[in-house]
Amino acid sequence: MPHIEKRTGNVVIRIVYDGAPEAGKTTNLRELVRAMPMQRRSELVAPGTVSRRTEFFDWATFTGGYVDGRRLRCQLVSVPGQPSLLRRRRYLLDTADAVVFVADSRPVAIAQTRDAFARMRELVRRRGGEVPAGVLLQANKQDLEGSLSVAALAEALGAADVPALGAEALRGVGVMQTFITAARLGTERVKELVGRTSWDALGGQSATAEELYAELEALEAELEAPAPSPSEAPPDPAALPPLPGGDHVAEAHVWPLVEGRAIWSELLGGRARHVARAAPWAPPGAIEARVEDQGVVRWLLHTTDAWSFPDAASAKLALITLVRRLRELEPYLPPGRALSLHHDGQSYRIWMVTEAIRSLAECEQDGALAAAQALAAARPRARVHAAPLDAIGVRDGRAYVLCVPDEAAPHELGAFTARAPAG
Ligand SMILES: Nc1nc2c(ncn2[C@@H]2O[C@H](COP(=O)(O)OP(=O)(O)OP(=O)(O)O)[C@@H](O)[C@H]2O)c(=O)[nH]1
Ligand SMILES: [Mg+2]
Repeated sequence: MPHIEKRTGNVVIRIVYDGAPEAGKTTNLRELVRAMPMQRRSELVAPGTVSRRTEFFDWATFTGGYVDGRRLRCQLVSVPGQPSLLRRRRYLLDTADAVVFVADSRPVAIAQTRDAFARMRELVRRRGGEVPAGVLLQANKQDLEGSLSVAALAEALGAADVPALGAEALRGVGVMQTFITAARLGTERVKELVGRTSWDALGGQSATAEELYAELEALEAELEAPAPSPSEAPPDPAALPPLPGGDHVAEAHVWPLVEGRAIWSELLGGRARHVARAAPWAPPGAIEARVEDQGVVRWLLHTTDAWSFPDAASAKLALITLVRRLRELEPYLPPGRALSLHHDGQSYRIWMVTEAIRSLAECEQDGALAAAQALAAARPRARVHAAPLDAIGVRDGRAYVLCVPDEAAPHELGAFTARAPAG
C-alpha cells in the first residue's frame, strides 16, 4: 500500500519483481543498484537468504522524482521464484503497487513462465476492491540465442495488454528503463487511490527490509512451518497411509503383470520412505515415498486419497481405469512404471511406482528438448496436471510422460510443441 513516510514526508511505493524461478529478478535489482548513484539508493539486501537462490526477498530503495509535490521513494522487492516458496511470493505480490514480471525469453522456459505469469495475474486480480497494481512485462535474457522477441513473448504469455520491454539484465541492459516504467505505473496507482480516498486513509506498510522480513516470519509462524524439504524432516508416518510392503501382492492386482511383480518385490523390502513433498508431476494431492540406494533416489512411489477405496471391487475397477489411461501413453510411459493394489488394514489403496528420472525442467539439454518435442507432437491432446517441463521426463535422449494423463487436467502436451524452438 502506498503511503507517506511520516519522518520525511516522502511518498513510498513498492515495486515487486516477480517471475518464474531463475528468470533474473535478483539480477535486475543488483544491476539497478550498481547503476544508481549511491546518495539516491540503499544497499541491496536479502535477509534470510544464504544460497544463490532468493529465499525470502531482495530489497533496495531508491529516491527520485515527485508525486503531488512530494519526493518519491520506491521500495524494490524481488520475490523468490522457487515453487516451494510460493507462499512468500504471494504475500510479497499482495503488497505491490506495480509488478515487474521478469521472464526468461527462451522457448525452453516458456511453460514455466506462462504458469508464473498466469498465477501472478490471478493474484493481482484477486486482490480486487481497490485499484489493481500495474503490471509490466520484462522479456529478459534477450542476449541468449533463440530468445523470443518482446512481441512474441508477450503473445505467448497472453500479455498483449501490459507494457513490455526487452532486457539483458546480466549486462544491465534495460533494467533502468524497466524500473522507470514500473515507477510510473506505481505512481499512477497512487494518484488513482488518493483521488478516491485520501492520503490519510491509505495506511502504510513495512518501511525496511527488516520489518518486511519480520512480517514474513510472523506469517509463517502463524500458518505453521513451511513444508520442510524431504531430506530435512520426513513427515509423521502415523498420519500417512502405510507404505506397501510385507504382504504378498496378488497377481491380479499388479500391472504390468510380470515386470510389475518384479519391481514390487524389489521394493517390498521396507526400503521406501515417505517424503514431505511430491514431485511436481505427481497426481494432485499425491503422497510420495522414495526408495534410495546408496544415497541416490532410485524409485518414486505415489498414491493419493483418490486412489483409496473401502472395498476391493471398486479399487480394482479404479485400477483398471488407471491402467487404461496410462496405456494410452505407450510408448511414452516412463521406465519402471507399475501399479499395484494393496490392502493397508483399513482400505484398498493403489500405489504407482516410477523409476526416478529427471524431468525436462531439470535437464534442459538440446537433445532432451528435441525428444520432448517429438513426444508432444505425437501426443498433442494428452492432458496432464503439471506444466510440460515438469511433466516430461528424459533419459538417454528419450522422452517419457511422467504424469498420469487426465482429461480434465490443465495442460496439453501439444501446446508445448507449438512453443518450443524448431530443431
Ligand atoms: N544470459 C543471461 N543470463 C541472465 C540474465 N539475467 C539473469 N541471468 C542469469 O540467470 C540466472 C538466474 O538469475 P537470478 O537473478 O538469480 O534469477 P532469480 O529470478 O532471482 O531466481 P530465483 O530467486 O531463484 O527465483 C543467473 O545465473 C543469472 O546470471 C540475462 O539477461 N542474460
Ligand atoms: Mg532471486
